Amino acid sequence: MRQQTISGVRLIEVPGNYKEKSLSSVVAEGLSKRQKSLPCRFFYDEVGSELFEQICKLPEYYLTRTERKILELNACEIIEAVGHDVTLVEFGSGNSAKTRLLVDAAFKRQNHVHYIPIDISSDFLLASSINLLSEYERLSITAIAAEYNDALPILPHPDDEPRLFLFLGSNIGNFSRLEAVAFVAQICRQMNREDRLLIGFDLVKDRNLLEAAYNDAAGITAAFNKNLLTRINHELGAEFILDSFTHWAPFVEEHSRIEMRLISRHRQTVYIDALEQTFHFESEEYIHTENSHKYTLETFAEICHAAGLEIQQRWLDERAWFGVALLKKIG
Ligand code: AVJ
Repeated sequence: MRQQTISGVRLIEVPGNYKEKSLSSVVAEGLSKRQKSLPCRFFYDEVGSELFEQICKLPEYYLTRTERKILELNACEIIEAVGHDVTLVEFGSGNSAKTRLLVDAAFKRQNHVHYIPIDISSDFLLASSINLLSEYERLSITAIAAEYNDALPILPHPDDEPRLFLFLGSNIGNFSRLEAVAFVAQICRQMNREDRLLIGFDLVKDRNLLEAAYNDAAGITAAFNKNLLTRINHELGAEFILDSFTHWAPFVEEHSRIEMRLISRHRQTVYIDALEQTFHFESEEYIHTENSHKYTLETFAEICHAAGLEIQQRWLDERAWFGVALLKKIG
């Protein structure tokens, strides 16, 4: 663990120890399974992160703007519901626009705000923290560059200030039910009675609306999905031909989730130099690259309860497309 102060930002790095596997090992493993799959966290290299920002602005991708609207309307009520002099802890610091709404709301009630963003990418974390610091005079930032799991036990724990943990953007949707319960339970174990957790979650709705959001007309989501193949080509010396795969993201009702897929357009083999291995694809065979779970109010509440939390208050947009829940420890 390394601590330093850069341009006013206290940066704590929890290095190495990344339990996360490298691209080459997940590709070797994922493409050898009967149902081929790759983990979605590899979407976010520089190009992928830029494409995701474009996705957030697409007319079909309602998630980001709907959640932002909910926060715009209710940030003050949310901060109020937590109590006085709140410290903000955010999982994933890529939500700076939404973070600002909560920081602004906090400053309406308190003199000073401590903000603690957690992200694996220390460069990105530092850049966005310095940016934020320059905008707010009475803000202090402790940025933690670490896996969420590694960050939780070392979080500052002011004994007079409740902490508001933020897990926004429907990022929880990437988890299976079991993973979601485990993650929320892990946060729950670090929470005391006054602390709160704010989660943004996407709701089940007409499948045409869901599928449009993940199969946009401009093809940005397709490019985002195929960027995984580009990464594998560049980083592992592979020979994926992008035009030989089709992006398709159906809503799979049985699991109540969107599944991002890369479908092989014909029989083909692809050689990956770094693995010295060839992978075979049947026509129509697909690589499953991401899950994005959609909840009902009941299925979401059930996950929270299983993790030891209850919903104190909940906000929806007027179409009930997206939810933001404020959670506290049960009992
Ligand atoms: C960042 C995980 C919330 O699941 O909607 C967007 C990622 N994938 N379009 C989502 C994503 C395809 C997004 N999350």
